[in-house]
Amino acid sequence: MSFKYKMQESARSKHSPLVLALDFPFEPADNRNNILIKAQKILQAVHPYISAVKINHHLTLPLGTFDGISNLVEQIRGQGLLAIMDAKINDIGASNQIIAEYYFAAGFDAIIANPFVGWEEGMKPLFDVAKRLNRGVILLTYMSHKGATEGYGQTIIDPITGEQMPQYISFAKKALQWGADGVVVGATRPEKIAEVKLILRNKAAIYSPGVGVQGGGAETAIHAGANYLIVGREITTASKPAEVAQRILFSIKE
Ligand code: BMP
Repeated sequence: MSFKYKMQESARSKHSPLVLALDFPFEPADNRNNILIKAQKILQAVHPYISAVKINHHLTLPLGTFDGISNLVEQIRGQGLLAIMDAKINDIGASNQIIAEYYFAAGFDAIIANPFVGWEEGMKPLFDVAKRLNRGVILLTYMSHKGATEGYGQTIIDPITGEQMPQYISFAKKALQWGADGVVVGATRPEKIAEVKLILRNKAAIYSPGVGVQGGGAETAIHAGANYLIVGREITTASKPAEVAQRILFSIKE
């Protein structure tokens, strides 16, 4: 089963389109042991309300990919959830492939990458290794922060067709052409979610970060066409994380 279908299954069985971004603030050296304990505690509390967990450098840097992280990924998968590595891979193909191989060896089900590097000698080796190992690739298409307009929102001229179009439309089309499992479009930009949805026609899923702290609304993003909501600090910094996750779920089910 492809990652795209595994996510659909997970969301269906957990009755939740929520992807928990397991992010925590910087900790000085003498306090880093607490990060793993905090992550495990949040997971324990929130796992009934989510379908997947997204891990960022916030955790791989302090915990180490083959020490803390692979154990955490095992715990995540043991709870019936999928694990996504938010590496935003963005290098030459030979490097992209090795980065992905390490993360997949650590147990991740999918990886996030940046389509800006292009296909030949860029994304292709990453897609090849993901296909060989039956893992997923999710491509950035329009990020959630304000400055994203400068890159994802710029107008480009396609070097092959000569056609003029917004960068994010080109990325959405490439996501389809390359067979990506999903794309990332910020929940802060519901109108872009709707536009990208028209291009993807459910052949690739839309993951929307930026709910809560960044100002995006859960219901608005789902209504615009997001398949999954990525939520971090709103849950991870809450005094009662499970209650916040339940509240977000309730708001979109309403
Ligand atoms: P939060 O809900 O705390 O804002 O976290 C969102 C998470 O999604 C962070 O890990 C961030 O790096 C990531 N993210 C994002 O916020 N916007 C994007 O466009 C792409 C991301 O990966």
